[in-house]
Amino acid sequence: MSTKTARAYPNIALVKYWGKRDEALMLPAAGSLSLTLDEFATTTIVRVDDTVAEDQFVLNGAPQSGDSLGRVTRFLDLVRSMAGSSAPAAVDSINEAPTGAGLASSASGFAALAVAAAAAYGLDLDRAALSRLARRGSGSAARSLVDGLSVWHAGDGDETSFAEPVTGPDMRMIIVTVDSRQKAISSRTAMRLTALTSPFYQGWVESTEASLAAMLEACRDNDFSRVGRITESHALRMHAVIQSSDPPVRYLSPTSIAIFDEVVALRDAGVEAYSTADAGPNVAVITRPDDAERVATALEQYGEVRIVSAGPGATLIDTPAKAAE
Ligand code: 2P0
Repeated sequence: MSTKTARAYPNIALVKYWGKRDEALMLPAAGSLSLTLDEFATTTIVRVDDTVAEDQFVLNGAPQSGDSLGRVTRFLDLVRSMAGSSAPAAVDSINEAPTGAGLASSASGFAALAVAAAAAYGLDLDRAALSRLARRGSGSAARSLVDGLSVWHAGDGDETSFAEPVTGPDMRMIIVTVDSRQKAISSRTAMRLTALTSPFYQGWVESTEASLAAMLEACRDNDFSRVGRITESHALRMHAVIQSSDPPVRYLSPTSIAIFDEVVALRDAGVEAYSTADAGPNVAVITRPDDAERVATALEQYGEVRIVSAGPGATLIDTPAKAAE
């Protein structure tokens, strides 16, 4: 028996991932860039256990079955095939973010699972290999292996599609939780629908490569304003291409739009802030560290507000004493 524990944090993309070119290998249609956060951690314990009949997965204290368990089992199958093992595992995961509300819980979830499962099955993988492994569970999880700003390369294939660190401006992110309920349509399903039905999909993929190149340049130049402009325009482009699917999908609510407008008004008043939003109505706003409190105060009227900073990539931690018994 071997028990390992890992902790991972979600990431919010500034250049978004939306669409795959290979679903089996989980290769993205284009590269992306994100900030790993220092809040909303997932902590996952993996116990490889020959004495149990099959994999078990408990999330926030609730035993999982069906699709939720199936996704974990398929991921463990991949780890087992790499490790030459057939032993089942018990996975126990605590997620501090509201699951499925567009706060990237699958990113922290699969990043933590990749790190804990690889170690529990005796694999010795470097950071790039762990990022590639996490990618197979959920694309955006590849980026949660990295501290702070992270670029996930689209790559030529499995070997070259992983995330690595990027140096860029120091910033804060204000997360405005508009609605913490589970979203109506998962990212994975909506992403597939967009790729299959949007007349704008090709333009989205091609322009994302250009946005990523510009973002990497802005990060290299430590140019917060340009990072912000690219962030906001790229988020709106993603929501535009999602809305152009057939049938249409719309994740932003009237409150989300009001926050985007409020952030424009803040800029007009001389405070630099820029909005982004994932596959849900919650909005994340980036600012320079000194402006974070002021922006957070202006956004309190729209929902629960949290100021977050750059956080660490997924790592092993000590197994809690109670679980190690
Ligand atoms: C991102 N999102 O770049 C984008 C922006 C949501 C909106 O990556 O199918 O859960 O597991 O690879 O990673 C969410 O998609 O999808 C996502 P899968 P994932 O953060």
